[in-house]
Amino acid sequence: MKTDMSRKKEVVLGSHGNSRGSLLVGESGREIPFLIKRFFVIKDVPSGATRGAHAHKTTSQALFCLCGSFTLITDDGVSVIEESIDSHSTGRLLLPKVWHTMKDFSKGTIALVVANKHYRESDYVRDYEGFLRLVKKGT
Ligand code: T46
Repeated sequence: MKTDMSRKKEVVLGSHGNSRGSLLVGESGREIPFLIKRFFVIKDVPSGATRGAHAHKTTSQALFCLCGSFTLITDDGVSVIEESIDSHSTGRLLLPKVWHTMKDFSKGTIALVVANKHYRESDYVRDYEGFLRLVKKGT
């Protein structure tokens, strides 16, 4: 597992490329540091749109850019990292209690997200003040 748990929390997929093309792979317990229970795809994002802008209470996710590029901003309540995501083979781990926002989507961007939990709206914190209270409380 090549997950950098310190700063940028990179998730590096296995890569098998040859004259027939390229195959990328992620397995739970190997490249993906949790058991995958759900995936979703984000696509057709209009120019200027922002997605995310929330944190999760308990859900962990890994975010991949299959096509195109976007800017990912992550905020753990102490520091903010803004980075361009454009690698097909290196995603980002989005741990619980990290406020994350995606913006500046290039035309045709397709993002894949895998998660360790099923969808539950009650797992979302969508107001920033509530997020800061959650981080402070530590629970
Ligand atoms: C995240 C970022 C990176 C479902 O019904 N099931 C699902 O599994 C998901 C993810 C969403 N939905 C519904 C809930 C909303 O009615 O789809 C609609 C759009 O969801 P949302 O506005 O939360 O989409 P994004 O792109 O802002 O955020 C998504 C994920 O929700 C979130 O977990 O971390 O992508």
